[in-house]
Amino acid sequence: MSENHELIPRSVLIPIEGVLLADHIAKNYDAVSAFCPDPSDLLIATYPKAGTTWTLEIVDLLLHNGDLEICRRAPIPVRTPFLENFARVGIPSGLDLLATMDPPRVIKTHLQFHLIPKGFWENKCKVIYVARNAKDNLVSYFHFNHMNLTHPEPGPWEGYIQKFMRGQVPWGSWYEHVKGYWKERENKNLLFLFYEDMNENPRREIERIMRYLDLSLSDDVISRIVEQTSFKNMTTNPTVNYSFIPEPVFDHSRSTFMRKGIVGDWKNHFTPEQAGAFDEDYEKKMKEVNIPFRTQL
Ligand code: PPS
Repeated sequence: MSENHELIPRSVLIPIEGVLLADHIAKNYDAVSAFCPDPSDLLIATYPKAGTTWTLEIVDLLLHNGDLEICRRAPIPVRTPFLENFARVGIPSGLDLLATMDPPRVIKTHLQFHLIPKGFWENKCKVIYVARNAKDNLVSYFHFNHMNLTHPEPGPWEGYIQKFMRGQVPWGSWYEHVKGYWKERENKNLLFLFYEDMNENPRREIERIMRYLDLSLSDDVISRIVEQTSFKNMTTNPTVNYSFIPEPVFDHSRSTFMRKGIVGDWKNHFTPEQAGAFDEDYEKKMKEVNIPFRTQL
């Protein structure tokens, strides 16, 4: 470990209304909860590693008629503030950034449904939720917890599966997160998307987002957005590949942020026994809902 790594301690998780949050986010939660959005603001909510950055980039391009230059004006967390996040290596906190921006704004959050500031619902803001199947989401989070040195040390793979199943990771239980938004999707102004659908047919899902945002873009512009937001192009785009977050926050030698971008990578990580035990537990936790996740395409 380099000397730099010791500058930022890995966070400790603290429960807020039953959800484990990193201490620096938990201690700021009252201010986040009091944030009052404008009705024109758009919220993009996800469990971490479910396709947040991909969706934010798609939305930014849609809102700017596919203009690549405008959408390279700043790194993605500056263009689309991360509501609850603290300031890091030159990027102000979500609340500080929002205070400098006029609506309409595109706002990122990983907060569970019941922790979302009430103003989003009172003002009937549009909300896009993106969900990813649990096993691939876990794999992606495992690698990210290793490279993000502000997250608690994930430890070895087998133990990490248990932590994920118990919700002992930043932003808490995947199961409660997904169920919270799924159950409310028809009561709120909420578009519920799946990472797997985006992977299978990005054009179809980009057009779905476009319609939800009441936009009408030409076929050529949509084609450009599909191309620009492909995994390959996002990997080399310095405004979205998180190369702008250097050590000691992200250790890119442990994993890249744009890692594989596929459906089914869990098969390269779970043993058959681990997958069996995970699925058995999953059935119990998810039995009251029928969310059509796909674990392979
Ligand atoms: S974060 O930290 O929560 O904001 O991360 P998030 O952006 O939600 O998720 C990162 C994962 O999304 C993958 N990704 C993509 N997949 C396919 N196509 C595109 N364009 C794309 N952009 C990002 C990224 O590779 C991470 O998944 P894994 O499985 O780790 O590769």
